[in-house]
Order: sequence, then structure tokens, then C-alpha cells
Amino acid sequence: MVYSVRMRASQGGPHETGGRHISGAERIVERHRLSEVAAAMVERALSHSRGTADFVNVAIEAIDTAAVKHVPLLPARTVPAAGVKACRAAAVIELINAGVDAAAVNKAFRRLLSLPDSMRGAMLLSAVTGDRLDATGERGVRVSRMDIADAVSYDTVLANRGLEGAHAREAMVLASKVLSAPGMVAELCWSDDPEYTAGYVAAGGQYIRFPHLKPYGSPIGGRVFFVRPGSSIKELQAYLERQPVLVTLAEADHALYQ
Ligand code: WAQ
Ligand code: MG
Repeated sequence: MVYSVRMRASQGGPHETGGRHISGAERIVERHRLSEVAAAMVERALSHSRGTADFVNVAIEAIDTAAVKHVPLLPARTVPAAGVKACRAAAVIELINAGVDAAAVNKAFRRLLSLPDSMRGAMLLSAVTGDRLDATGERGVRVSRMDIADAVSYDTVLANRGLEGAHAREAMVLASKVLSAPGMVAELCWSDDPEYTAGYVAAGGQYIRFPHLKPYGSPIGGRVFFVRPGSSIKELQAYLERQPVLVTLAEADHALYQ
């Protein structure tokens, strides 16, 4: 048995009654780590750069180990573009190369850039038309129940790739689960933390980072998942929200850090 630990925090009351999203976190851990991991999430919720949360929800749920799916960690590379404009242009090219229609890419940027504030989850958009496919409105689809399988080796791999810090550590796990979902073509993301400007495109089996997908100081981030037309949205959403996934290191990474 393992345990899914999920946290979401907001300001001005719970998300459901209009509270502003502050932070969230997802882990899968063994019994003996539960209290420590849950306590760290509470601390993080209450000391976030987006503001002070006045609502924190921590949910813990047992998961049968046999129900956990294993998916490989995406290999990462960084596009060394300078400035927001150049980084966004480079991200557009990566998405189009991965098979997302230019029209859908443009709509995705427009949608993300016109958000009044960050959502809690992601928008599912058609990879051809850019039309919104999910019915979750301002909340978005929240990817949940995922973690890295071997946290110790993962930290070494991250340090070796020059990717210290929680943002990349969590985003690479999330993106690895997202790209393993049925009908998924690509993901576009940038952080909602005002001081963190980096973002990424996950597509074609890769995690492609850009140092500046938004200006420093902006509290508005977001995620778009580009979906192949004709995919079952119900199935896809169930996978993203409910399927427990442990992300495993690639063989090459293991060989280096055994
Ligand atoms: N499921 C779906 N959408 C989510 C989730 C989730 N579990 N968590 C966050 N989001 C959405 C939500 O709209 C947030 O406002 C937005 O994504 C940004 O979330 O390689 O830190 O957790 O250096 O602020 C990317 C670059 C960092 C990392 C991403 O996202 C790197 C980041 P944040
Ligand atoms: Mg954030």
C-alpha cells in the first residue's frame, strides 16, 4: 500500500466559493513518510510567494500498489533564448514541430495571456482548432496522484542537469504523466509564482525548458494540454486526475547513479 497526498491552498475562502488559488502539491509516499510530507505541504501552503493562504486542504488516500502505473521521466533540454518574446517564439516553434496546429498554439497563448488570475488546473484544448474541450471552467483539470519513484536518484539527476529547486522537480514529474495520457499531443506551461519566469513545452517525448515564458513579477501562470481530436475527454480527464503514476528514471540515468 502507498498513499496519495494532495494539497490545495487558497485565499479568500476555499476554491469552490471563489477563493484565489495560492498553491497545490501532489505526492505518493509510503506510510512512514506521510506525516512529514503532509506537514511540509501545510508549511508550503502558508508561506507562498503568491500570498498567504487562509484555506488549506490536505487529502490523504491509500492506493493499492498494484494500481500504480510506471511511466518514464522525460529527458530535458533548455532552449537558451533570451527574453520573454524570444522564448515564446521558440515555444511556438516547438509546439508546431510536435504536431500542434499553429491556430491552436495561437489560441492557447491568447487564452493563457488573457487569464484574470491563475487557475488551479489546466485547460484541455484541441491540438487542431484550439477549442476548449473540458468542462471545468475557471477551475481547470488538475493532474493528480503522481510522484517520482526514486526521489534520491532523481535529486542527483536534477542536480547533474543543473535543475535544482522544486519547480523543475515537480514540473518534470507532472509533464511525464501528462504526456503518457491517451490522446495527449503536447503541454505548454509557465509558473504562477511571481519570481519564477521559466516555463516549458512537453512534446514528442521531451521536456523543453525556456528561461522566460512570462515577465518577472507576474502572478499569472497556467497550463494548456493539447489533445488529439476525437479523444475521449472523459477517459483522458479520469487518467489525469485519478490514475496513480510513479515516474521512473531512464535507464541511462540509473546507470549513472546506481
Ligand atoms: N494539474 C494541472 N494544472 C496545474 C497543476 C496540476 N497538478 N499544478 C499547477 N497547474 C497549473 C495551474 O494553472 C497553475 O497556475 C499553473 O499550472 C502553474 O503552476 O523546468 O511552477 O505549479 O524550470 O506554478 C515550469 C518550469 C514551472 C520548471 C511550473 O507551475 C523548470 C510551475 P506552477
Ligand atoms: Mg506555483
